[in-house]
Amino acid sequence: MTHPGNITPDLGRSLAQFLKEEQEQFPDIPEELLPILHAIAAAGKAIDKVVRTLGLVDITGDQGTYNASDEAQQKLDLLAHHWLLDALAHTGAVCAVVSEEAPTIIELPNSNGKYIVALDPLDGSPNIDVNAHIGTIFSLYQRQTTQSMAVQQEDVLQKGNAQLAAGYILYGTSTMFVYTARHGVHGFTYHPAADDFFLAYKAMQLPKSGRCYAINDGYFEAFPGYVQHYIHRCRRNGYSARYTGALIADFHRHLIQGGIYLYPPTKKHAEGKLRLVVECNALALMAEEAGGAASNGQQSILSLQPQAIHQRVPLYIGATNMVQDLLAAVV
Ligand code: P6P
Repeated sequence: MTHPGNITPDLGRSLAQFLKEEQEQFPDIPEELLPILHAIAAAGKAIDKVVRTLGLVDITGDQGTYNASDEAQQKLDLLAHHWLLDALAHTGAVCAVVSEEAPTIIELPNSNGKYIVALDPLDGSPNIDVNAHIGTIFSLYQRQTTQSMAVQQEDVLQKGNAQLAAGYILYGTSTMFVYTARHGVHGFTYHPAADDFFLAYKAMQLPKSGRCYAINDGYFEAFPGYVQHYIHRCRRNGYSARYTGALIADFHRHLIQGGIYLYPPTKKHAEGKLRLVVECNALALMAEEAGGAASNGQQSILSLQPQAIHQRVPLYIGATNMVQDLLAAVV
C-alpha cells in the first residue's frame, strides 16, 4: 500500500549554504553573520539532543537559583545559556552578550568583536518538565562604542529597529531555526541523520489576519479594558484560543497560520511579563519582516528605547489586522 506524501527528505540547501548565498546577494549583511548564526545553530543542535532525551538525563527541574527577573532557573536554562555563550565566544566576532539568565552584560574574550548578541537561551522554561514546546531567542546588534573599551550600556540598550538580525530555534514537533537578516524570514528544519538545518520555508509571510489568539485567560480580570474588549470580540467571532506557555511556539503558529499573541499588563507584572531586549525585539523584527506587527499598546516594539537590560513591556504581536483591531480599542 502506498502512503500519502513523500517521506524521502529533500535536504536541499543547508543553513550555511543559504546564509552564504544571502550574504552574496545582499552586501549589507555583515560577513560575520554567517559564523555567528552558525554558532547559535550549533548550540541549538546540542540543546536539541538533550531536549529529545528529557526524562532520561538529569537536566530537568529547578537549579535552585533565580534569574534577574526573579524567575526560578531551570537546569536546562543554564545549560543552554552556557552552551550558547561558549559557541558565541569561539566566533571571535561577538564582544558581549546580554542574556535572560544573567543580571548584567557578559563580556566575551573578543574585545575587538564588533557585535552584541541578546539572548533568551530557553523561552518557555515551565514547559521543560512537561515535554511541551520550548525555544531559544536571539538578536544581533552592531557595537556602538569603540572596540577594545569595556562594553557600555549603550551597546546593549539599542532600539529593536537597530537589529542586524534576529531569530529563534523552536524545539517542537521538529526542531526549526527561523531567522531574518532584514531580507525576509526563512525557516530551516533540523535533520538528525544529517545533523544540520535545511531550508524548509523561504520568505515566510505572516498572514494579515487570522482566527487564533494566544493569551493567558486566567489573568482576564486584571487585563486593561481594551484587551478585555478585544478578547470578547475574538470570542464573538468564534476564534480559537491556543496558548502553549511558550511565546515562540505561539508566535511560530501565527507566522504560518495567522493569529495574535497578547501578554498585557497583569497584577503580577504591571508592565507585562515579556522582556524587551532578550525576547520582544527579536520577535518584533521577525513579525515586521514577515508583514506582521508588534506593539506595546502605545507604539511599535521596535521603536522603544530600552532603559534597562531586563525591562519588561506589554506585547501584542502577530497578524497586522488583528493587532490594529486591538489597538483601535485603546483609549
Ligand atoms: P504565563 C515563558 O515563561 C514566557 O516568558 C513566554 O514564553 C510565555 O508565553 C509566558 O512567559 C507564559 O507566561 O504568565 O502565562 O505563565
